[in-house]
Amino acid sequence: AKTGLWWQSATGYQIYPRSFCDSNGDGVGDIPGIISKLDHLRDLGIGFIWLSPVYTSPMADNGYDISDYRNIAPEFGTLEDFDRLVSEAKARGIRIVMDLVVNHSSSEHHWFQAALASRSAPEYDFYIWRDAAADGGPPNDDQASFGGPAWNWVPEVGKYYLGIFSPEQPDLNWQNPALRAEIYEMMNWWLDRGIGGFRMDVISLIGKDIDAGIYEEGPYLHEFIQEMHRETLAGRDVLTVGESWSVSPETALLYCGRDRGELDMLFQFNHVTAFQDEVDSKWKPKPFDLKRFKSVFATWQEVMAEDGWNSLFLSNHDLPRQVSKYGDDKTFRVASAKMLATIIHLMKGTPFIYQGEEIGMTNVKFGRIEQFRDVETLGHYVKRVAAGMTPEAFIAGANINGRDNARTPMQWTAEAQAGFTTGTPWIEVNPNHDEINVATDRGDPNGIFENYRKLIELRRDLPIIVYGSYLSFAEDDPAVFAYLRELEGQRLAVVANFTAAPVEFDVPQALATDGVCLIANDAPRTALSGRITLKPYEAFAILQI
Ligand code: TEU
Ligand code: CA
Repeated sequence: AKTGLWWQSATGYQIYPRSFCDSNGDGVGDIPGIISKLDHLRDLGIGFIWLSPVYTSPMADNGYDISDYRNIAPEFGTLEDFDRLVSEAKARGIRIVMDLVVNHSSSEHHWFQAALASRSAPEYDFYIWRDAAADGGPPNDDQASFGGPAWNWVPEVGKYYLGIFSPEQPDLNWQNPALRAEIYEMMNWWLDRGIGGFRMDVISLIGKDIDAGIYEEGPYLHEFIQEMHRETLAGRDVLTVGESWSVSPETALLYCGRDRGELDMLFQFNHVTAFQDEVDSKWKPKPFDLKRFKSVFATWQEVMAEDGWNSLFLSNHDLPRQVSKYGDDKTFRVASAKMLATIIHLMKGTPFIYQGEEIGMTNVKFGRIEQFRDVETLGHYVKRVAAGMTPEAFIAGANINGRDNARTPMQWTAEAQAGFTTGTPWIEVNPNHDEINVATDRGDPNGIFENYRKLIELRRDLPIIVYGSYLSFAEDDPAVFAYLRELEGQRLAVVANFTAAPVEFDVPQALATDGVCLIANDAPRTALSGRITLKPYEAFAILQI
């Protein structure tokens, strides 16, 4: 793989602007709020921010429905605020990676409005229209991600348009070269403002072939990404991260192989979908299985061993809080939060921290559907309850896996509304902010923040963490996650107990190591051999030089 690139030794931090910091008391986080917290991120040591969308939007999906790609939503600030964010971040060694949402626009975008107004407008063909079926119904039964049919009837046009997420998010027609040119021009406009790159929303959907029924990883996908690269990214020192829920180990290098001229890395979810492979399993979650989980990570480490690059994460704005999902958000919250961070951050790839993860924020427990805000949760509630699921059962599932878990406001202090806002937040603050907040955690030398800070620093300092090979151990052990990194005669052994009980671990000969303890969430260990007893959620890493 390529080496020596800034994003290979950097750690990313995702900000969901609506929930990060509200500077003016309207209950909605904003760009001036982000600027006011940049020192927190500088102290953490991150190299870039992935900023979830801040563009003008009616906010049907909190900004993943863009109505003006060249402006900032008024509730988030202005273009001047944005430019100030870029320069204030730069002054702290942090780049701003923007979210690029171009599989679909908002239905309020002027392109879509022009398309509705006239079938002869050039923008009409920027969207995907089909005739009704013989019975007047939609062309097929495809369902939108957020509930309801994917096809939407427009009487004035006399056709259906495609919205595979929601009717407010009409899919763009990438087959149209004029649309593609508009998108590339817009990307260059942002790149010229000095941003650090793009995280590309559902990028694997843009090459779809509707008539063949292919949405994901369609026949035009790589042709379009290569064209995008030529027209916008080539010759610029920026980071590109492609989000995909469908990419597989077999197709991954098509996006980020060194000679492809496409993207730098993928943001893929195989460790999530491994447990959501049945209809409804998001709302009726399947039990965790460490063996399966480990094998997914081992596969992806292997796929990217010589080419391409991984992103490393357990959390984002679409997923539950990782300490609640994979750790223990009660008795062992601090230990398990550190354990998860250690396992993820010492793999090969670029780690991403989701806001609040660095202090071990947890899932929220809502009791009533009125407390939820997420378009996906609300859409599926209607759909599942109509299909016979009880509201209680749905809410129980949403409390475990729903997207609002990650979207409750960032917990800065123990004060009212967690110091997020002086007003009424757009979504309720997690009541546990009196205990879990930045001020408390950072005040503790054994806090979770300090553990993350150290991991980020280690990655910046040690090439073995960035470039070392990855070898997994204990593949059949249901409780222990263990791997070895190796680079030019150096060895780094990483071991963790993924359970709330003590476990005995017979260290395989080839993993045995002694040297310096780089990080530990319990008493430091400098030797690894024979039979050891790991404390609940214990994790450590030993470097042998
Ligand atoms: O998510 C991609 C996506 O496919 C989601 O619908 C995902 O399946 C779901 O969130 C899992 O619960 C991206 C964005 O990250 C998400 O926030 C947007 O809602 C979506 O695209 C549409 O833009
Ligand atoms: Ca605000």
